[in-house]
Amino acid sequence: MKHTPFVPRFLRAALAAVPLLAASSGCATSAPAANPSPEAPSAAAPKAAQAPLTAADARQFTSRVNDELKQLWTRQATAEWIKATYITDDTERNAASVNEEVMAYLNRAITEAARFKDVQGLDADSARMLHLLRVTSPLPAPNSPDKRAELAAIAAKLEGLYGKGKYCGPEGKGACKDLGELSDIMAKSRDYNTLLDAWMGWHSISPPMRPLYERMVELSNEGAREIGFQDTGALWRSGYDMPPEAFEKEAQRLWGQVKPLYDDLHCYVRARLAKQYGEDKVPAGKPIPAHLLGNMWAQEWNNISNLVEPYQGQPSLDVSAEIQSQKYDAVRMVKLGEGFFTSLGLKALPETFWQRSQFTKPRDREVVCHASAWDITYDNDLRVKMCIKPTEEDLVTIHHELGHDYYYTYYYKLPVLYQQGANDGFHEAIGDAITLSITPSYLKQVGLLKKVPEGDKGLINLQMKDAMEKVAFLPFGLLVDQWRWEVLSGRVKPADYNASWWALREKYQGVRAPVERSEKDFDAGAKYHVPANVPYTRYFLARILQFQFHRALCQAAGHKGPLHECSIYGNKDAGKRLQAMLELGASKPWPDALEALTGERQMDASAILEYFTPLRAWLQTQNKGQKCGW
Ligand code: X8Z
Ligand code: ZN
Repeated sequence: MKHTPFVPRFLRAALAAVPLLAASSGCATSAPAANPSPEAPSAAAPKAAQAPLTAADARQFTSRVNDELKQLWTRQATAEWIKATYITDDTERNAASVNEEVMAYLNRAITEAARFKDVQGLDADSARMLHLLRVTSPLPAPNSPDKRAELAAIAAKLEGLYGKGKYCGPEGKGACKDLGELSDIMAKSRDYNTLLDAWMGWHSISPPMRPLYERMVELSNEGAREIGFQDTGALWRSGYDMPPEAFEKEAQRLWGQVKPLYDDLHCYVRARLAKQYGEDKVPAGKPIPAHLLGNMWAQEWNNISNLVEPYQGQPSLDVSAEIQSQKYDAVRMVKLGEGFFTSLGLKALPETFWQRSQFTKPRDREVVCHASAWDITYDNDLRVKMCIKPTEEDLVTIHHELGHDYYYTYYYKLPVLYQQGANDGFHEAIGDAITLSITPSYLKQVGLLKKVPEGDKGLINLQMKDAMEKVAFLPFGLLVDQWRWEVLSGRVKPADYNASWWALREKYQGVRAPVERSEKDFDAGAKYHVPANVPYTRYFLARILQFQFHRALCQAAGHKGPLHECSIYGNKDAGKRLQAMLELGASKPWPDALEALTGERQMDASAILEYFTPLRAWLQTQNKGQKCGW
């Protein structure tokens, strides 16, 4: 899979699947033939002793690394897949051992790659691949075999702790609930104390992660330094075709563009929550208690859309109710998603996708339910791994994951170092851009909505529901890595892990912990991507990029009129434009890929602002006289 934890490449790509180390695919090629020994990755072997390296050597080196990585990453993705779909000590150890091999290979290959630094006349592909190789793993390992083994074991353990996490009631005596069940409570309950219990319950799974996490930070920083980065966070920030400091500024620039919209939404939602739970619990001018927003991390608020619905008496927007009453099963939901992509002229998913994916939660074993998309062999072995429930939220996630798989399927013929998104935000934005075309008319067409909302009131209700998902997410998308960047740089020490987490949640999201927390807690660890070591800024970028992609696709489709009314469903011109970008993978700097789709070379939040223009004006009227901010 590609988007997951420590990530290998796949991870980087889409979190779709794997995180730890590296990549996603493998190959249908022969087999162990070129299986590189960790001690002797073939790298740039050929030249006799002191002969100066040439551009031709670099080409040969990168070509060999691509071949070898494809094999190694395939073995790694295979082990990760087995582990994630069957968590046991054995599968954890097995995955850790392959990860260790990949780490060892990368250590050697990156060291070898450094020898090409001063070679004159490198062609653009060689130079790009040498760079991509260096930043490919979000979990760089130290060269010492013992430390490498320790890091691989810790990484596997952390993800396992998250995957197996359960809460068994205040005294540990109740029926045990997993994240799926606790998330249902967060989504549906409107009782302050029931919500608090579910919130505290899930946050009780992460304190045991803390010592492991601390050690992971130390070890991976050592690995990052050995390959020339200040720390692992600097390595993460180096994957955006600009210096890491410039990327930090870029993220803040984009946040500056959207913050005023978020602030307007926050103010309105807080006022409505105060009506629901009382001003004593949700005071004006203060951060909102984090357990009241319908989601374990308060990252998306759409589960409480009904609490904040602007106008009563409008046609229902409740797609979950239709999915359930029509008894959709998981496969039918995924087919619906595939149908959107094929309507654009994109190809159908391979038969193996349907045979090999995990669509629902198995009853008889522990699995990682966090959704992901994979190309196990880097050769079109596409899959999703989900625990699908019949809800609109999961229908949206299906489109998200299929976006990853469609990226994979259009770039799998490239060398593996190019088998990733133009940047990781692109990978996360594809499926989401498609969901922006899931308009009420589309839903009516496929029978999931009885009536299309009309007029200003219908529009504002609809935009509010969208904003509760898309706009609400923005600060969370940014802050997770603001925290990790600080932790990884050593500016935040273990003694302040929890306090600094909440300082950022308050600063960016305007939410606060519902009960007093201490350094015994490790609340960041209750969010998948932290124990799984998946970088998170990608999701922030994706929330912005998806609107930019949507606007361009709508233009390609010849849409006239407001952006929020556009659906590209069935439009082959839009499909062609999308495909042109997908096929590039990471072969070109992301501004080139962005240009191929949008004609623009800068990430830009003006499309999301344009999309929500009607709601913004409405919110500002509603908020008049309110004490906004926190
Ligand atoms: O992790 C994911 C996807 C897999 S790449 C399900 N997302 C982030 C999250 O769940 O926190 C998608 C939205 C943000
Ligand atoms: Zn994703």
